[in-house]
Amino acid sequence: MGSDLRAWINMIEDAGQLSRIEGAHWDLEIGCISGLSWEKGLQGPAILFDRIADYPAGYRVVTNTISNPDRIALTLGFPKGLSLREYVEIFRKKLPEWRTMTENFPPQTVRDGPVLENVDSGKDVDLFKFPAPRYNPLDGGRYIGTGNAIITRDPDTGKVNIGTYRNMIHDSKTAGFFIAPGKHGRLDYEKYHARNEACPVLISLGHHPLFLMAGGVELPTGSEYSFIGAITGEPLKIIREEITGLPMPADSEIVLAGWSRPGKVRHDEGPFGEWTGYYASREQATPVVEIERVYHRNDPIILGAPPSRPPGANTFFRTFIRSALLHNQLEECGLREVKGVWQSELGGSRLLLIISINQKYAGHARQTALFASQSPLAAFMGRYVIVVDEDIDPTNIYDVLWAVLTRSDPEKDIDVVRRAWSSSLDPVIPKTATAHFSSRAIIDACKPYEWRQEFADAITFDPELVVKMKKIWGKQLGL
Ligand SMILES: Cc1cc2nc3c(=O)[nH]c(=O)nc-3n(C[C@H](O)[C@H](O)[C@H](O)COP(=O)(O)O)c2cc1C
Ligand SMILES: [Mn+2]
Repeated sequence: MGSDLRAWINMIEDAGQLSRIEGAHWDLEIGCISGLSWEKGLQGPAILFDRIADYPAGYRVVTNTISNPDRIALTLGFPKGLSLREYVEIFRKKLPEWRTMTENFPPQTVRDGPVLENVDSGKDVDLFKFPAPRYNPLDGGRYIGTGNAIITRDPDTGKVNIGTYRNMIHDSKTAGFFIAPGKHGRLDYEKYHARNEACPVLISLGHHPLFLMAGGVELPTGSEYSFIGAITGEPLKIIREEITGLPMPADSEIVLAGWSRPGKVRHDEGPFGEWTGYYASREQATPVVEIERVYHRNDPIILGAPPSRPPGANTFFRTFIRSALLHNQLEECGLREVKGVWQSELGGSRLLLIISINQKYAGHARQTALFASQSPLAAFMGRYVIVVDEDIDPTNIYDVLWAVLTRSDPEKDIDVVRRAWSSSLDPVIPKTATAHFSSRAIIDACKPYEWRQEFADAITFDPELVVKMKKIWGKQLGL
């Protein structure tokens, strides 16, 4: 399977899943094209931009990579053409398997690799060397890091974390370092800063999309490199970076090495068009990474993951992974008869959580909703949690809304949790807030437990009759 971006691009091109665009401008055009293409829905291709205005041919940006079920399936070796629910089920099996296998796939240190083809040090460091796009019209700058993998180390445990956190270019040697409270990369730099020490940082800007997959979801700290190894079935090759001592992926397209120093912040990070579809966090004081060295392959490729209004192309993959992780977690915690979990793409996999259950006792639905709403995997920036009966497909928003509209009675079935975990990205929180809370609406859209057996029959046809009718007249009616 490998872990090289170029091999991945060839693979999806062979499958008819890539478009090549030449001549687009880094200023807004790459962002606009990536957004427009995704408006076509899950059919939109991955896009490889070359001959970008102001840049030599070969200095490329690829966007919309793991943005649909087909490309996710290709990337992970899953069967193609399954339903959204079936993919969640595969992830539910595979994620714990990969996790167990991480022990067998620690990264392997090597001395050489493509990332060392070009090395710029000291005064030669220039972030503008690469065609970093300004993606959205009100973005405060060019965002060189979006689908990136930021590598930091916990100074106490030595564990290496990989997280996806945005980087704006402030000047030729300074990148923004915007990490939300509680995220692993932030916990790492806060430890260094608390000791008045500089935190070593590597930023990989282009790599196999598995880095985005591992960096962009809540995996256990220190497991990401081995996780990628477990998925590909071979240990990831890493090179010890000279300045920071951190492990850098040998096949990376571009790696920036530098330091986040205590007290070094810029007040003009952002705004940035975020995954909620807004520029909500605006401009704010943000730490920076001072870059001392740049490594890159010949003709390097930036992995761009520009956010957009949900459902967003570049956060779509999280819907599967976070739904599967939460479903498994709810079962491990002893919740019974959970039939389906969907952290809907319509809420960027966070704002809308739908769970289907087979109600077994009075209070079961409310317990499931309240518990899930505050679980570590779903608590951050949640908004609406809807529990439905098992006959409702949680991935089908029409089914879900039908249940909400016909099985819930607002006065009895909506509860509100106040002052829950949110962030500066939340558009309903004023910019002046000193702490970021928001509420959760719990919607119990299950049939009322005590008389569920007497609930009105739903209109459905016998599956056998449906098959028969499709067989005879399906072709004529395009069914
Ligand atoms: C495309 C993309 C961009 C993201 N940008 C940011 C960001 O700028 N800051 C941030 O704190 N989290 C961002 N996230 C979310 C984190 O990557 C995610 O919470 C992940 O779990 C962080 O890794 P960690 O669990 O090791 O902290 C982004 C995720 C994706 C998929
Ligand atoms: Mn982590």
